[in-house]
Amino acid sequence: LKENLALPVGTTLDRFIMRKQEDFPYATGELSQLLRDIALAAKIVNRAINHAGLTDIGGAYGKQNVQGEDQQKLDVVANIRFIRALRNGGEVCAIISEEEEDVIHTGNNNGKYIVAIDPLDGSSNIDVNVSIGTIFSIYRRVSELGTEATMDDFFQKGTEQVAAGYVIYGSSTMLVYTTGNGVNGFTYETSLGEFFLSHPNITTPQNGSIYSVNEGGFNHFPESIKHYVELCRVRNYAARYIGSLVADFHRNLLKGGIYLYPNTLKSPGGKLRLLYECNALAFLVEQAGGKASDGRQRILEIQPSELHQRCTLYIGSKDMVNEVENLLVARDRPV
Ligand code: P6P
Repeated sequence: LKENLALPVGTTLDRFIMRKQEDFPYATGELSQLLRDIALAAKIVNRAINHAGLTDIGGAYGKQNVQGEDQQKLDVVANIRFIRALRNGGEVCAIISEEEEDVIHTGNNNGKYIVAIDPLDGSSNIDVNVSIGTIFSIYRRVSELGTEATMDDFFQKGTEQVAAGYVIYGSSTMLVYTTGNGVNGFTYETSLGEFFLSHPNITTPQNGSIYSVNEGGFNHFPESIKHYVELCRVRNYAARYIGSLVADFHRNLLKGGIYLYPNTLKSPGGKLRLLYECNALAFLVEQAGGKASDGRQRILEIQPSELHQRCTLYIGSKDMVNEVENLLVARDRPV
């Protein structure tokens, strides 16, 4: 790979993608185009979110998604927008989405890529103006070009991701992504309709003093997680839990910290989804020098077997995740 030239802050996303494409000698531009397609959809969703309070697009849609969760209208809008952008872009042969029970075949059977996406995570926070996000993973298809995607395309381990990222619709809107060469963050300038490089080469602190967990479930956490939470309290760590995964993850990525979603009474196998939430954030955090585990193994090593399968998630600063893993292994030795 060419010297990983540091591009100046303020570089546009387009120019950055083009320059990084030059780093991949055999890149033929499809992945670059796919990243642009995602950025376009993010701009459109951002506009819808910003106007949600003013147009009748906020609030519940009146239906439930495959998760049995009340779909918020913006969930539906975001799902439609991302699927349309990926279909029209032509690079993607199939998509799985949190909002859709089955695989969406785009008709682009010559598309080299598949995408797993949570179009709008944390959408229950929309009506109360809390930051929400889009999370995506991109894989090269393993099935034959020219044919319809198969489940093998979607049951690849997280280690096989070629790119992953998230959009956080917060006090500012940012796109943060990796193609396996580090993590870069771009801030959206609405007046220009452009993403600009604002956080080049993001690395997460090796250790931290922020812990993010829904302590409402404390009484039903595994003993070792109770113990870890008590350690955080004794150490006077800061408890920060927004209840919006992308927002909690993004803060911990930049400042250092750990996000925990253990087995709980309501979600005995964990709540978060492997294919379109955990794998993407695990790829990003590892690229930034952090760690992501289900308590026993790397998230990226989990062999998927269902599209919407859940997993427990301990993600963030490496030393903090290591401590949780050591406690889990020592005190809750897997049966
Ligand atoms: P709980 C939002 O529904 C979400 O999927 C994540 O964004 C968030 O981190 C988590 O669930 C919150 O779950 O059980 O703490 O409300």
